[in-house]
Amino acid sequence: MKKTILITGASSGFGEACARRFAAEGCDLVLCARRLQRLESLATSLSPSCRVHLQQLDVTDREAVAAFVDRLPEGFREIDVLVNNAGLALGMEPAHEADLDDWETMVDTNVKGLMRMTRQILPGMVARRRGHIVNIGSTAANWPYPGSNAYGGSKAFVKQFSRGLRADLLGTPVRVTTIEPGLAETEFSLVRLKGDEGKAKGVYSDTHPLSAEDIAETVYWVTSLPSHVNVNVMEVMPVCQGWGPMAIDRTLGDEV
Ligand code: NDP
Ligand code: 8X3
Repeated sequence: MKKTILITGASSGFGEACARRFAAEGCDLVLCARRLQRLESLATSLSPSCRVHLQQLDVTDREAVAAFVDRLPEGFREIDVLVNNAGLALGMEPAHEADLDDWETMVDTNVKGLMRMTRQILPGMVARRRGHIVNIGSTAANWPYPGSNAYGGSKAFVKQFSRGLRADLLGTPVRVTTIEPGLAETEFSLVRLKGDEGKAKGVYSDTHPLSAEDIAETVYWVTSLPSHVNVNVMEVMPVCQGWGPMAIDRTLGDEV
């Protein structure tokens, strides 16, 4: 059966690569992001046999998310796979210096945007007794690092929310998966570092990071497994990335 795939944040990075991966399987696509032009040029490069519906959408806008789902055109209403990918990190400052607006934007996008999309799409999946929600989390949910503060917290929400969905959906055939990528070269660092191209490139210099296509392959793979198999969480890192020792401060001395 031809599946209909809804991907948020399809204008770059993982979302765009997921669109290409599912298009290669002949799926119908619903693609959204704030940058409509990017979606339009992506759509022109996809196979003509693939039906695509594009929609400019800011997932931080609750009413817009509801209206978008309510007004999906005939033929695109029965979503089989929702890839909740839209998200971002902003800033690397320590918590006591971070910009509260950045924190709120991350929560509005990574947490509330994902909740809103899920709440709109899930009832149809339950009613049709088929569907799969794939949420893009992060290694930052599991392994804190300096500056991960609100971003890591938002991605920890993604994992626990996804597990909660699984608990609620027991007794239905609807599947839920969290994919947790590590270092992956997309526009992620450019956004996080607020357009500083040099610094963003530096994040990946002398590494062999994950590509957007690597993650798209994992997203496709979890959705293509037999329908009785649910991958709950999948953490994916490049081979060049690992863990360090626990940090120990040696400057505080008698102060503590
Ligand atoms: P990109 O910056 O390349 O892509 C982010 C996508 O999210 C863009 O398409 C952007 O579209 C969209 N987006 C951001 N804010 C909104 C919004 N308010 N409404 C709708 N769409 C939005 O980065 P990635 O592809 O790397 O990021 C995708 C996801 O993967 C994010 O959730 C990120 O946190 C996560 N991730 C990334 C990792 C990495 O190292 N790259 C590792 C682990 C997780 P537009 O600006 O057009 O709206
Ligand atoms: C992106 C991975 O390590 O930059 O979620 O937080 S990391």
